[in-house]
Amino acid sequence: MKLKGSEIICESLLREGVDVIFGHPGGAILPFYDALWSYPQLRHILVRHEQAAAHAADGYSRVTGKVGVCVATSGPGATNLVTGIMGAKADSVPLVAITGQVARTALGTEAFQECDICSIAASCTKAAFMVMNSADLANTIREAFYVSQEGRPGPVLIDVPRDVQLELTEAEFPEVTAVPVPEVTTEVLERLKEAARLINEAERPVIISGHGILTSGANRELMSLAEGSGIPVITTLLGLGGFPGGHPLSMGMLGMHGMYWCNIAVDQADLIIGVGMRFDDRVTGKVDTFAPHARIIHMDIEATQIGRNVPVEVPLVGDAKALLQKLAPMVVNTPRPDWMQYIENLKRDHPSLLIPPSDSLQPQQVISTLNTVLQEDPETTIVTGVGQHQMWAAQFLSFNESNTFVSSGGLGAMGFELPAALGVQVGKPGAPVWSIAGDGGFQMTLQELITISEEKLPVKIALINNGSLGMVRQWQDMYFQGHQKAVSVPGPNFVKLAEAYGVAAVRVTEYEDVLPAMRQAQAHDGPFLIEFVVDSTTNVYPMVPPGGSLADTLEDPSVAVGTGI
Ligand SMILES: Cc1ncc(C[n+]2csc(CCOP(=O)(O)OP(=O)(O)O)c2C)c(N)n1
Repeated sequence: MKLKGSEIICESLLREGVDVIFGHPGGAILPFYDALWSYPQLRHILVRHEQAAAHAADGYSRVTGKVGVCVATSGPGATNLVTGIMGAKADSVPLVAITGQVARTALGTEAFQECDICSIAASCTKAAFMVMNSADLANTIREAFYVSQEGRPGPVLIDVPRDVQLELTEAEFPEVTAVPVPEVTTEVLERLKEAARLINEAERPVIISGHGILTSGANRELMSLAEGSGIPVITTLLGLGGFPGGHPLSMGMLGMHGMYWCNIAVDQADLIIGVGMRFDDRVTGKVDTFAPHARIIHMDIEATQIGRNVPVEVPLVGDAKALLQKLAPMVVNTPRPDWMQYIENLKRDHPSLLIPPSDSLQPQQVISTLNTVLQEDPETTIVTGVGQHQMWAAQFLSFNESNTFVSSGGLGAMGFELPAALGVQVGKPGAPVWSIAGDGGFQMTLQELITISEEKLPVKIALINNGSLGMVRQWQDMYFQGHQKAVSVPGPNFVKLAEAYGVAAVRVTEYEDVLPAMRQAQAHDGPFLIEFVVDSTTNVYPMVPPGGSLADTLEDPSVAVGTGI
């Protein structure tokens, strides 16, 4: 049967199991939008800025495990997607972005809204294809979905000239096959035995688990390794939820704003088992002095990650779940009372979850109160922006399930909080979704209030309004002699603004009103924004100073008088 290129795109998307697309139309993608009339099974969510389409597809993908799909027109539509695409690359999220392009005859003429998006996307995708013939569309789309999910997941872009979308061709569709999990080879099995030997002999071991646990669905296997060996588990920012925060072996997050006891335990460890994580600079601090006493076992799906930042004794390339399944039965539960006591003492003597005493509402008070709400329903998903509020969320909230903490980690893109929450809510229609937003980041993508309102998505927004670009203000105060420049961001009247978009809203300035407002938001049938007006001077601690080692982790100077929780 002959189909237009645009119809082949829709057919292919359906075959890939796609049922929702986040997008924004424009001239070069109009034939595709016209074809959508014939494919009502493909729900289209019209965002108000293409960056939001990519972030929403990212959030949707993280909580559903499916490939997220976003669509934009050529030129500015395509370039607006780039931040969200790069975010998905940094955080290993499978995404397919489809962009319209000027007609083949106009390519290279600086035509209206022409932009070489494939070249731009080359460095921020796993692959970028321009389809020059409608007969190639079905295979290219198949390849894009495959590549996005294979190995380390990530984004793929498909650029389709307008006339290719209109061209009729005999349609043939390749079979859709699942991406096979790579086998554990005999060579890797031998290395796993070596890893088990090191684990069983270690006196001061820690596991550092990352996002790879979530992407490979290896939570149970990680639990078997931890419980089977008695080794405590530290997570990266994106690894939160991969191991239950409430488990006795859970230590929380390490790194630049990690728990003091995690950073020092890593510094003192004699063995580190890194699983599905990259040893990136926010985790290691100064790399030369990272874990000076430790041997390192590193499991990752991407061979190039291993040995890139830190020297690795046992490299294990493969799927975390498959590797852990083999490793867990080889380890023995070795009591290490001295090491466990050392960690307990660190926790006792250096409590990291502190709220400085103050007359004004503290951001940590707001976020720790949200933990009450979070613990009531394990399906609750928290989506954050980037900055201080993101770090407090990672520190003060306890995540027990995978993908209940959604955050822009590797790219750290402010403005992620609202559109990603939109995508999460589309992916989990019945689950509570809370966006913890910074007043700076929120002002970057707040136009999506109208999308959540129009789509009746009951996202709850906890806007942490400290009147500033808090994290940058903290760095200026600490490392630029307090020269605060361009960090004050007075916003509009956020309550009125939300209401103008059809989103119910309240403002909270006192601690006693925090939980009642959250209850009001929960009870409200629809989106709800709470503006929390908080202290603008609070800093995030612990903190590894820029360029410093984990051993240099700074604690809150107000620790002596702070309120530990
Ligand atoms: C798009 C983008 N621009 C700039 C930055 C640099 N940056 C990191 S945190 C931050 C401040 C964020 O302010 P806000 O959203 O209000 O959150 P807060 O730190 O106050 O909690 C900035 C500007 C960034 N991460 N992303």
